[in-house]
Amino acid sequence: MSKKKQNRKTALRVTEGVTSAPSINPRLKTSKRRKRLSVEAYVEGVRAGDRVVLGQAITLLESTRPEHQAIAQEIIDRCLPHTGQSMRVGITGVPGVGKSTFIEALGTHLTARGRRLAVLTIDPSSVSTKGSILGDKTRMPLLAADPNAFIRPSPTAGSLGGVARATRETIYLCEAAGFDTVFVETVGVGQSEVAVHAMVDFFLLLVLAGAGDELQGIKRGIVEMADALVVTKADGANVEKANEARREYRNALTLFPPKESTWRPKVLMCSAFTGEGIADIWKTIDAYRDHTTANRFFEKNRRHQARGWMIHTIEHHLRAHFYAHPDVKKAMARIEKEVADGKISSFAAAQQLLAIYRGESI
Ligand SMILES: Nc1nc2c(ncn2[C@@H]2O[C@H](COP(=O)(O)OP(=O)(O)OP(=O)(O)O)[C@@H](O)[C@H]2O)c(=O)[nH]1
Ligand SMILES: [Mg+2]
Repeated sequence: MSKKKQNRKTALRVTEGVTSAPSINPRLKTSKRRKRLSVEAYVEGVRAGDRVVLGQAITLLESTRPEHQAIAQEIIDRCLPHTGQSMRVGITGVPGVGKSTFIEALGTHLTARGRRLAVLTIDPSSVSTKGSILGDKTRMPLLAADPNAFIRPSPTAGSLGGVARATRETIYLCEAAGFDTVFVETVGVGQSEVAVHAMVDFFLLLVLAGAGDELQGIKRGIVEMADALVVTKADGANVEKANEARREYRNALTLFPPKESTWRPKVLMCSAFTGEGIADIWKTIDAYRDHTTANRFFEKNRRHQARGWMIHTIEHHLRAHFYAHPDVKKAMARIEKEVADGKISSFAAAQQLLAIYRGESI
């Protein structure tokens, strides 16, 4: 389009020959071009507990761009010696069970006692719907304004595996920034619990009174992973039902196999509204830490988790590399069709694609 035509279309006419009008917000340009910090500066900022720098570093590691990933990995490597000291707690439960309200109550209980808390979320639904950053911050108004708390919602891009990796690495950065308590919240749908369980020391399942597991859609495997079950909303007219639910869950848990940690999962109840039972929940988590530190499971579990994430990361990269290979990409659709049409077996097709990936002529 010629310049003349362009000018005719705009409301703002600029006499020809005059340089373009300044942008409405002259700072916009500079802020857009804001220089990325050096790795050194990121590490220093994170270590100093600067939440703006911490937030930026997390954004880098959530990024799918290889150059961001490379810087993020360097930052994490440099932070690694300063990680590991926090108590990592996974919190799950079906939508509406009261997770956000509970985290607000337990979180403020802890920060009032001098603890520094990071709240992270893995929300698989936000991966597809792009989530709502405001949502949880408004559900946790006290924590959101608390200088001793840091709330970071789920990344909203990528696969569950990618989101879980970013959250796992975010734990490291938060620890390096001096947070001594990390909550990783997820919504009860199955897959994401397994990912959270693999990155925390203690796994807490929130349940509602008066609704069986089936009704709540809680899978047996998730109950089995829990180190404590907490019946929520035990207040007002609900107290009786909560007591009953607690009894039922206590009975049900006796049927579960013992845990490797030798810890016997506890069933508690609380009200995030009245605060009743909140302090006991943290006492239970403390008791777990003492128990598993004494029998060395705590350390063993972390080593096991670290190794697991290494394997997970390798597999993630290999898979990504395989599917991104230009020759594989080219052959994929054709070979897939041959498999679907029954012309070759799945096994032979996989062998063919792997051979292409390895650069072997077929
Ligand atoms: N009576 C009572 N109601 C509660 C309590 N905790 C939460 N609620 C109510 O339960 C509803 C759901 O609470 P949330 O904290 O948003 O639940 P959530 O599990 O975070 O829900 P999602 O974010 O949708 O998964 C809200 O209406 C809360 O006010 C409690 O201790 N007592
Ligand atoms: Mg919530």
